[in-house]
Amino acid sequence: MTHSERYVTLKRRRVFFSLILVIFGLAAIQPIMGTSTQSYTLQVKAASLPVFRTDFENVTVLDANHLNLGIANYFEFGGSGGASMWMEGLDRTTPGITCHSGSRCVGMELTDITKSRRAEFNIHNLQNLVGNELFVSVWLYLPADWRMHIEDGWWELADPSFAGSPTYAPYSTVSIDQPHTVNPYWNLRVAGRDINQQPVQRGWLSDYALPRGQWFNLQYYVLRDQTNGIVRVWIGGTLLFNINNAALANPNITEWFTTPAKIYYDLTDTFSPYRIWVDGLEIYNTQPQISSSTSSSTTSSTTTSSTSTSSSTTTSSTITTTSNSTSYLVVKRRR
Ligand SMILES: [Ca+2]
Repeated sequence: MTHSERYVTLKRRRVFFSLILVIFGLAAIQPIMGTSTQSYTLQVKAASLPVFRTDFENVTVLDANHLNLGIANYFEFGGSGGASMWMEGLDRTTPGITCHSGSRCVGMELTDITKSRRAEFNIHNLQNLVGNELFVSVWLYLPADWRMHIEDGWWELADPSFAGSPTYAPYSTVSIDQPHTVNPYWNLRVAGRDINQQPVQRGWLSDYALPRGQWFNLQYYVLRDQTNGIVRVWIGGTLLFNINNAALANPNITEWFTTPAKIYYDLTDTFSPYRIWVDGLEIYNTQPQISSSTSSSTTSSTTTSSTSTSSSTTTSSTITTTSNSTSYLVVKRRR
């Protein structure tokens, strides 16, 4: 066989084996194509893609109460004047503030509590966006000198779930209180009101060193149900609250909303301005995989009772969550 004949034979063999590979490849793909709808749905669920995501880089202010996010949003100030929101890096450049991503983030402030009661960033119509399951990941920034200015002052940082029309109950909140304004330790709570407007404390965590002067990642999961609702809260990837059997849905109110960032505090605290910045917002219709944290932190057991709470110290923790199973928290407790 000449050199050119060997070359032609080799070429024919390559074409033949290539054809075999294509045929087997198509045969392997066929079953997936045959159940394409189901496979696609499962893949999306497993990958836990957000239904909405923004780093605010192309976001502008539409009016005093709205951003052009592309989803229903409303900034509530609970009054007129004395509170506002803006696009940091576009409308305002605050000394010392660097957005978590890119050059833009949302700034919120309350400058006169006698005019506005609060400043809150609400995402509305969740029944259309996510159904009854919600996971939010957001980056928040509180100034390094942020603190309460009255003893036992309280502050509402975010609201995982809120009924969307009167009576606006039930709802759940992530709130902070500071027993002593000179000490940089806070109590962190998941609280709110039940369907009858009665205050409910669902979880409590003492002596929590709230991150200040740095961006921190707040994440929360809500399963909205009349009796078997769930609220989970993570900060910096550490699961702090895992509350089950919570009454979180009003059978007479379909609409609901969430508040990823909020300024709302004790009326007797007249200090101003209070400010918070927001970046990197992601919204999911299921709970995605959460990267775990092994840092020491204080945590609490959680309860749906308004009177029974307990706390303990976490020496290490490992969080394993999947989108299709109940999450669990492995925690060593030292009482
Ligand atoms: Ca940004």
